[in-house]
Amino acid sequence: MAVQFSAVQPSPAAGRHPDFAPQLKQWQVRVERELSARLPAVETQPSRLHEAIRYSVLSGGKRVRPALVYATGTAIGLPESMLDGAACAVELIHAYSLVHDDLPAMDDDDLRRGRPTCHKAYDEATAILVGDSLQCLAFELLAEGPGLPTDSSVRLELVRLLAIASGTSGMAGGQALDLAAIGRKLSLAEVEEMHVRKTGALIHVCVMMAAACAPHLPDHIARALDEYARATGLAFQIQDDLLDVEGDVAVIGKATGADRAHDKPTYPSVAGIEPAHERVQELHTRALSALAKLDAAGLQSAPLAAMSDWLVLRKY
Ligand code: GRG
Repeated sequence: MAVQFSAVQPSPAAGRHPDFAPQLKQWQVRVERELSARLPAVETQPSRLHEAIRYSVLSGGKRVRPALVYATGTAIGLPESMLDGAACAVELIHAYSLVHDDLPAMDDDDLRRGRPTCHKAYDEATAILVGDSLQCLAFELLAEGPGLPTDSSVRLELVRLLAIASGTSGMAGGQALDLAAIGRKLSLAEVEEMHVRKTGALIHVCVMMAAACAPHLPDHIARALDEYARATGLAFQIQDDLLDVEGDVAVIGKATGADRAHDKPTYPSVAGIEPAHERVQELHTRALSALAKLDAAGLQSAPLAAMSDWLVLRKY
């Protein structure tokens, strides 16, 4: 089947935020360039591993997480040049999670972003090493890469935040809950807990890493960003569950119906499709309400409002 998929697609939020589509595109292009500069060159050894790393990262994802880093930084007045390192680090963790998630031992997928998954294009051992290497590179970039505040206490905080979001209390733990849930019945609270960890934690940390790059940010603004990020992270995964039921494979670049095929409990399968849409809307409203505190402090909430609109209205 011919899959049409590209890194930069028009944002469905464009109607409410006419300036957002070009802004999003600029962030997507920017992070593509910054990622490419930080990945090992194919010409250096081990060349096949480096090729597989570049294949897996530079493969046309939406770059939601880097865009959230830039959107948060813009909202609180930071230049993009101080956010590039965090934007790249979180995208590398995301890319590693996709490569490992696609392996036969986990979701066993053949297609990712409209192309063969890493283990299909290369082999399983290479895909494992790609994930391992990307994870290490993410933390290396936070420790000593360019495009971040130079203050070592800020860098340590970024490492701490990303490690917690990626580990057993975040993404990896959520993945364990997800794998353990196959074929089982979960309560809605259990599904939400799984989603908050597996996907929400990495979305949340994008916002909190940008906030950590501004160490003098007032506490009440950091709390508002935290609330925005939690609501957005959960809404993003429930929307992803909905796209797996209602989405168009040619638009999303991977097979739909995978959750059902894997007998995985999801928000729509446990609560129903309409309640899942309602929960996404409720979380979206909560995220937007949290942003009122930024406006009251004279900060710019518009980029984060547009991001939230995009993530809940997206069709891919
Ligand atoms: C921690 C070892 C380990 C494994 C992976 C979270 C996870 C654990 C794997 C990701 C699998 C998955 C499909 C999770 C749902 C989160 C999600 C919506 C992923 C896709 O993110 P997008 O839509 O993808 O941002 P693109 O391709 O646009 O980057």
